[in-house]
Order: sequence, then structure tokens, then C-alpha cells
Amino acid sequence: MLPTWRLRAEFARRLSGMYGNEVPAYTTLLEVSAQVNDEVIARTGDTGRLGGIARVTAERHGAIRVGTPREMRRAALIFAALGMEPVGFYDLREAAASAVPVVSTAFRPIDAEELERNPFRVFTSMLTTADRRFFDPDLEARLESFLGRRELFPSELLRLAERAERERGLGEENAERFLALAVAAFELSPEPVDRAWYAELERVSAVAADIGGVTSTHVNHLTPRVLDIDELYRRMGELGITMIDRIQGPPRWDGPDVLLRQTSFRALAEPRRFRESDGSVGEGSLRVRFGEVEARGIALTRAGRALYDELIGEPAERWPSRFPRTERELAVQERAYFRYEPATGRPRDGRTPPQDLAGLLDGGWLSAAPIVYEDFLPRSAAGIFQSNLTDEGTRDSSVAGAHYDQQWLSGVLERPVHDPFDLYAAQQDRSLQQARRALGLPKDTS
Ligand code: OOG
Ligand code: NI
Repeated sequence: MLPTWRLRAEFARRLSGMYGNEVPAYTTLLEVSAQVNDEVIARTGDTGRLGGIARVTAERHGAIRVGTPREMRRAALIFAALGMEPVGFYDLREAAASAVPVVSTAFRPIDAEELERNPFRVFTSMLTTADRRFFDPDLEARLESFLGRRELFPSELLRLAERAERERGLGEENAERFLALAVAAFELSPEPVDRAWYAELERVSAVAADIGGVTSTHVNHLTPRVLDIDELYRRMGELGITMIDRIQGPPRWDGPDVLLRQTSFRALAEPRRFRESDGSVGEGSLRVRFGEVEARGIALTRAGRALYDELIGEPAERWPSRFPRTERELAVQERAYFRYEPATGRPRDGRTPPQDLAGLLDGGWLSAAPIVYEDFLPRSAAGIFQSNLTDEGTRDSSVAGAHYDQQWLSGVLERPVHDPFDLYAAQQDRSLQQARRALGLPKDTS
């Protein structure tokens, strides 16, 4: 029997192997990331404060794009089989200046223990075909009909996924079959692309064409995690791989690493087959996939995030005077999430611990371990999407956009879409109450 987490780890490993065969620059990126990580560990020691090296080395996120609520629901079932649940709602239509007509969520494990075993996550976007700013009624109808005719996931895969979710794993033979089918579902298809249809959608948005212009889905990118993203950025440049002009997310500074920093490069054009209007099939190429790398830091509370959102438009020099400069300040000001533990073996000398968090931390009664940010950032995601488009596409801003939100997505998926802040807060809260109990303190009700 392969339990859920092993299915997830094995899926991530095989997907990475498959993608490495498809996109050679990804393999280079993995090599450079591993090198940088080894060097950081040799320099600083593996303190594991933001995840141990075993986790970080295996850690990836993927990005996929689907066309309809039905496809989204089926993707959710496959991820559920892997112990990955929908977390967060991202509306990239508003976050991007270019035409990016999608809304998204991230499928990922939500328990600390499961994250530690393998934190594989997939940023999953769905085309907003009902949004009149991008698609007129005629194009919407043709898109719906095209998407309605395709099956991204074979029924055998869906049946095995249902079983894996229900039984929290699969026997060896079924697991093998499930993994092979699941990886194949995200492979680039040799099926010819209808040139005129693809081009028509491309005029609206390259993202729309990538999703709705082909009969299958594919991994758009797979992203390794690196411990020093500035160093990685420099080295990729030395290898002649042109990165986008900046690292998205918080600036480099000497304070704590928070949230997520990401950067990307455009992958090479890939050979694809095209069907022309006269019915003939010939060779061509498309350049839609890219490489991305990320560094992860501490998860911020709503208050911390509000401050981050305020500062992100400002120059990095402003950070030190405005953003908490130490983990202690982040904790005491309730700007970031931590897992609290009672300090062990410390003689009390007859003293009673103070009530407040600052006192508990400063007096050495409690230790605080950062909770890693496991999610994405809409502005960075939009930046990543955008920097890899050569064309802005078209958007009719004179008409109203269609409304999609987290509740709507929960309905589509027939599963709750978790709020990331609630997940981090619950984890912190549990640890704090437990620690207070261990110290003989009353429950903190603040
Ligand atoms: C997803 C872009 C967002 C990230 O890391 O923020 C993303 C896509 O291109 O499909 O992957
Ligand atoms: Ni990504």
C-alpha cells in the first residue's frame, strides 16, 4: 500500500523527470539550484528553520491551466488523491496589466506533518470564458464548445483518484497505474494544433490560446526552491540564460526572509505540429513554457501582509525603517506566524512565567520557530505570467468583467477552498495554547 503522501512524493518526482525531458533548461535550473543550496548549507549550516534540506531539495511547485469548471473539478479530484487541497483564491485578471483571463487556486497539503513529508503544490488556473472584457458572446460559445469536447483526464485515472482519496492510498499495482496516467495527463501532446483557432485566441491572450487552443493540458512550469535566489539569478545569467529583469516579491535585505521571492526565464520555443486551414499538418513551434525558481520565507499575518502590500511599491531602502527587522519583532507585533514551544529543561528558580508573548519570549520561556509561507502572491504571479508574454493581448475595458470569487470556486470544486491565513493562524494558535498549558498558564483568549 502506498499512502497518500508517498503517492504525492512519487508524483512530484516523476513529473519532474518528465518535465526535465521536455524542457532541458529546467534540468540546468535544478542543477544550479542544488549547487546553490549545498553552498548555502555548507556556509551557514542546515538549521532547518525554514524547512530541512531534505524537504527543500525535493520541493517543487507546478503550474497548470485548465479551461472549464468541470476540468477544474477533475483536477481537484486528482490532487485530492495526492493529499493536496485547494488553498486561496487568486484573481489574475485584476493583478496583471496584460490580458491574463484566469482565476486560480493552489492545491497543496495543509497539515504541518504532510508539508514536511512533501510540500508539492500546484498553482492551477482556469480560463474565465464568461468575461466579456476578453471574450465576446460568439467567441465564448465557440470556446465552450471546443472545451466541452475534450477530455483532459481519462476515466480510469479519475476512478483510481476517487479510490485513492477514499482509501487514503493505493495498493502497489493501482498506484503504479494511477501515477503513470496522472503524469501522462500533464505531458505535452503530439496532437496537431489548429493554427487559425490558436491564432484567433492568441489575439485575445496568449494564455487563452495556451489553454483553449489545444486539446490537452500540460505542465506550464515546475519550480524548485532555492536558499539564495540572488546568487541563483546571478549564476543563471553567467550560464547565458536570460532571466526576467527582476526578482518578484520582497527585496533583498538583512532582515528576516518573508513570504516568497520568485524569478523566471523564458524557455526555448518547442516544436509543435500544426493543422493548417487546408487540412495539411506541418511542423511549427510555440514558446509558452518557462522556467521559474523561488525562495520561501516566513508566512505573514493579515497585518503583516497589509504592511508588505504597502511597502512593496517603495524602494528597498525604506524597508529597514518600516518593516520588523527581527523574528522577535515580527512575532511580538503579530506580523508573522510562528510555532511556539515551551523551552525545555530551564530551571524556573521558583519564578512564574509572565503572561504576555514578549515577556515569554524575552524571558526564554518560549521559543518561536517560523512557519513557512506555503502559498503564492497574486502580484508576483501576474508578473510571472506577464513577463513571459510577448504580446499584451486585448481587453475591452468599457464592459464589466464576470464575477468569480472563492465561494464560487468552492461550489465548482465541491470542496472548501481554504483561506491560507486561517490555516497558518490555526497552526500557530494550537502551538501557543499547548505551550501555555505546559507552562501552567491560562488559555490565551486575546
Ligand atoms: C502560473 C503563474 C503563477 C507563480 O509561481 O506565481 C505562478 C502560470 O503561469 O500558469 O506559477
Ligand atoms: Ni510558478
